[in-house]
Amino acid sequence: MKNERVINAFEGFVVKFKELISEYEIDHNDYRELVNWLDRLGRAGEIPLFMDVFLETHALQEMYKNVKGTEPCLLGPYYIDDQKKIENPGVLPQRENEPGDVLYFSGTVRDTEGNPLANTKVDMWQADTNGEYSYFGEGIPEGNLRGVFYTDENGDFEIKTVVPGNYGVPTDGPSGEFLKWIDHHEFRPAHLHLLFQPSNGDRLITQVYFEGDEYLEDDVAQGVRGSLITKLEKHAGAEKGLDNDFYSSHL
Ligand code: MBD
Ligand code: FE
Repeated sequence: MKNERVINAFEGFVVKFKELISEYEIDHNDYRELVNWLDRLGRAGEIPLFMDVFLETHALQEMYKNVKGTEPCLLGPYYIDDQKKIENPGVLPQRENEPGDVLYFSGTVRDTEGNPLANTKVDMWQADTNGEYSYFGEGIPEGNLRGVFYTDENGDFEIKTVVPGNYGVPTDGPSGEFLKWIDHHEFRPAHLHLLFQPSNGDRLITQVYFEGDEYLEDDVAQGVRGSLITKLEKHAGAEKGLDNDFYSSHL
């Protein structure tokens, strides 16, 4: 992280923060409260959560503004690398009676010229039907609803999983306190997380959302892009499926 851009930004941060203290007439008591809140944010382990909810979308948007391909979207605080390798077509690791509607999630990965990208490494992770992520929610087995697979010779994949639930930022910690201050609810629309790494060196971090979700318009993390919303379709046996094309982005 010791790069010049970051060091310059930090100098700028101090300058801008001083300006904000003047502009908003932050008095010494306010200042002390802010320091206390930041300290609690760190102690609660909520710095990654807070940063990703409020700033990551902006960082991604800036980095990819002149890049073709499927729109990128938040990696978020709940990505864990090196998860279980699964078959394609295959099943995302899950409990024996994983609650929620069955979802067949399929798609094709292509380069920005439309050529299928075979053997693309795909990391997929998601919340369960209650909006909880393994390793972070309580009582969920390690690695639940997380997996790594590779696209086939046509760039295709099909993974059986369950429809995720809406995620809510914990309301009992410093991030929840902040949400109360700004009078915003804590929810994100339901989503699937994807990280594509084709062998040509491209890399795409994105998410998929579902049409009709009540939080599409006011996602607390401002991650939703219209092009990433897909529609669940009823399949035989009340199972749901959806199909997507992904275009890996050149950097
Ligand atoms: C999430 O599940 C998420 O995807 C982001 C970006 C922030 C908080 C929780
Ligand atoms: Fe998420």
